[in-house]
Amino acid sequence: MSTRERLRIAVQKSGRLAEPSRDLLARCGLKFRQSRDKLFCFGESLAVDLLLVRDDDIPGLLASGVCDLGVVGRNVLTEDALGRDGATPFRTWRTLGFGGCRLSIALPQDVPWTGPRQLAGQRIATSYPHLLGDWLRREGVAATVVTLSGSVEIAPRLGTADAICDLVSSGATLAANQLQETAVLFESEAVLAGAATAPVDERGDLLQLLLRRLDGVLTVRESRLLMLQAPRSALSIIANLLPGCASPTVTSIEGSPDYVALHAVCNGNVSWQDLEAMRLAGARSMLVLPVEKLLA
Ligand code: PRT
Ligand code: ZN
Repeated sequence: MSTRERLRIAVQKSGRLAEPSRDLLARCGLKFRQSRDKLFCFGESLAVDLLLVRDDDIPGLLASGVCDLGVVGRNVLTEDALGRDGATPFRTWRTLGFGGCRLSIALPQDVPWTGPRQLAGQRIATSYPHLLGDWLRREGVAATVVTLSGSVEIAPRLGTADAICDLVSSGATLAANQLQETAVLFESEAVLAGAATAPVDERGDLLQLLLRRLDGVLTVRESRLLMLQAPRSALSIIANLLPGCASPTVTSIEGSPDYVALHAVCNGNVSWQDLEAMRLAGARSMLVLPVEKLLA
C-alpha cells in the first residue's frame, strides 16, 4: 500500500450526490481550495483533499488506492464489488442519510405482475447487471440481462426489453413511462466507503478524526436539546416521558426548592404532543433547541 500524508476523498463532481457530499464535509469543518480545472480540492483546514469524479469511477479509485475514501451510492459500490471475484474489497465506514433510492423491477402498466417467476425467459434492461444477475440467481429465475448505460426506462417502449431494473426514488419517471414498480431488489443510500484495509500512516489518524466529526454531525442532524423545569415530586414521571432522551441532567433551581431544572439531548424531533404530555405531568418553561455541534 502506498503511503501518503494527506487523506484523499473521492466525491461526485456533479449529480445528485455532489452537493450533499460537499455540504456534509463542510459541516465537518473541512475547507477547500478548488484547482483551476475543478477536479481537485486542496484541504486548507485539514490534510484532507477531494477528487471530483464520476460516481462510477469511485469504486475503482478505492480499489486501486488512488483515493482512501469515497462518498458513493451503495448501489454503485455493490454493483462494482459483485463484478469483482472473491471477497468485497470495500468497507463501508458510515451511511450518510442522503441519496436514498431503491433498485426495482418495473413492467409496462398493462402487464399484470404475478411474481419473479414470470420474468423467466424475458429480457430485462438495466445499468446494474451484477445486482440484477445476483437477484435472479437467488430467485432461481433464468432471464436475459440487457445492459444499458442510460435511458433504461424507454427500453420496453422501444421493444428492446420486456422489463427494466432501475433506480427509483419518487416513482415519477416510471409513471411518465407507463411502467409499474414490482419487486424491490436493493435499497440504497450514500455511504462513506474505503478500501477493506484502513491506511495505517497519518491518514489513519485523519480518518478517525473525520469519523468522529461525522458522527457528531450525523447525530446532531437528528438531535434536539430539551430544557424544562419539573416539580421534584413528578421528576421520575416526566423523565419517562422524555422522547428518545437518555440520562437527562437535573439541577436544582435557586430559590425554588420544589422544582428542578432538567436538560437532555433527544434523538429525533420533540413534538407538540410530547411537550403537552410533559406539561400535564407538571413540567413548565419548556424549550426545544437545535443542536449545532456534538462531540461525545
Ligand atoms: O455523472 P455521474 O456518473 O457521476 O452521475 P450519474 O448520472 O451516474 O448519477 P446520478 O447523479 O443520477 O446519481 C448518483 C447516485 O444518486 C446514484 O448512484 C444513486 O445512489 C443515487 N440516487 C438516488 C439516484 C436516484 N436517487 C434516482 N432517482 N440515482 C438515479 N436516479 C434516477 C433513476 O435512475 C431514474 O432515472 O432518477 C430516475 C428515477 O427517479 P424518480 O424520482 O423519478 O423515481
Ligand atoms: Zn454515474
